[in-house]
Amino acid sequence: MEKEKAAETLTKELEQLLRNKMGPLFERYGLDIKELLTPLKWKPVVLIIGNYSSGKSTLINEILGSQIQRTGQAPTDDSFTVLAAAEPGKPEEEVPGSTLVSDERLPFASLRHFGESLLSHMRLKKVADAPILQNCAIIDTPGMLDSVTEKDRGYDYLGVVGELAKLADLIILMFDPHKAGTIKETYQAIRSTLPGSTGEDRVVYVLNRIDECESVSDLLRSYGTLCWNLSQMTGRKDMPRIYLTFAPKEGKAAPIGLETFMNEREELKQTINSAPKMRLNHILQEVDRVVRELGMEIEGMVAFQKRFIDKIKGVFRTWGMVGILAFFFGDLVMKLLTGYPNTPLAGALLAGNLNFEHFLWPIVWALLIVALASLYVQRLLFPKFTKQTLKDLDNLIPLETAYKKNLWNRVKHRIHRLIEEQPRRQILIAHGRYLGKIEQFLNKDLSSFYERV
Ligand SMILES: Nc1nc2c(ncn2[C@@H]2O[C@H](COP(=O)(O)OP(=O)(O)OP(=O)(O)O)[C@@H](O)[C@H]2O)c(=O)[nH]1
Ligand SMILES: [Mg+2]
Repeated sequence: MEKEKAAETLTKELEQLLRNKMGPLFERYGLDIKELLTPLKWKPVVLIIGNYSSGKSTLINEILGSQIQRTGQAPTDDSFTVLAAAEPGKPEEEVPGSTLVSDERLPFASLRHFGESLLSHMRLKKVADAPILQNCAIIDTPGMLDSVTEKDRGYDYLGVVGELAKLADLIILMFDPHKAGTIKETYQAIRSTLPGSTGEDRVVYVLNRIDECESVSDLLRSYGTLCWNLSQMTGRKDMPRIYLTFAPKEGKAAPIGLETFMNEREELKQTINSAPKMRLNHILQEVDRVVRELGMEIEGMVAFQKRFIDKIKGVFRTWGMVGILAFFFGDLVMKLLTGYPNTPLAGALLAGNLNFEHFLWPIVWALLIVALASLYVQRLLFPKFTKQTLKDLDNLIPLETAYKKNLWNRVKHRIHRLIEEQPRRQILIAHGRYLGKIEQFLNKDLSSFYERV
């Protein structure tokens, strides 16, 4: 209890800090800080994904202690179901997807843009008498089909899974021995949303329904296939732990040969129970990710600005020269061509009888050159510069590390949008100062939070 209080205080402080220090920056760059803040205010989330019929809903029912979710052999569930505790004294109820995404208190607003088709396949079930839901919410998902059938869903399944994975404090990835090799897409969807290597620890791998293996060697074969597939997908040299589990049949002992695996199911359930503990870490990772992404975006804008200033320096040099020449000799040329004015500036200088009148035409000439130069910059140079920058955006800043490349890939569409939509404005913003603020936030403020966790 004490620990939960401390976590709550820490979350509140973090929220305040984000609002004060990052709020104005987010606004400046057209981001919504609410997207970051709302999940802070909601419960820890456990996301369960995997192949169809791998036993996701069965596991959930087991944890909740009652038959809340429908189970069955064929693809059974085609909906995303958020399971949360019913408010004390209130009846159980179901909330449709459309209400779910427009409730400001819930962290699902970002799912709205996946369209009607998703919303009709989404709901919140408020469940009474399930102790685990006091501390967290569980999300049951439609089973992953093969990638061909995946296209018929009417919404971007992988996109939705990715979005939910960002939100989740714990992600259970479930396979079964029949389909241990078909989850590549699902994995990629989550992987791309996890921050660097740190997000890995939020994913738990489960090989379920092992009671259906005919023999130990059959089980080993499935396990081997899964390991191989995982290593292909994660690119990791070390194998993460894979829980080997099956749903116990009520009142029946474990099938012969599987007695040793009885504990794994219990351990898995304990891991799920501990999701709230992983929350603080996840929140910090998430804040870290979003702020670093913004930092990269600003770095891009700093580079854009600097490149333009370098270009402008060149313009100053050439057009400045022309301006000076025009100032001193513009009226002389005029006199040669038209006979007017009587004494040009150069003549007056040589004769030593300079007065105010002699400056009139030189100033006009100089101003004309300034006007021409600015017309050139605005009409020709700047549009061309912007176009070229957008075309060659990947070379805007040096991307020395794989980490930086990855970060860049996630934000470059935002940089593209800023440059495309308001290029002039971006030149005038003090991006460098904002970048300094981001660095200070990451190195000082956020680090101190990590130390406290
Ligand atoms: N033998 C065995 N059967 C299981 C196990 N877990 C689940 N089942 C059965 O497998 C079928 C599918 O289980 P579900 O829990 O509906 O699977 P799901 O992953 O929710 O499936 P979808 O919602 O369709 O994606 C059901 O008939 C379950 O009774 C298990 O560990 N062993
Ligand atoms: Mg199900």
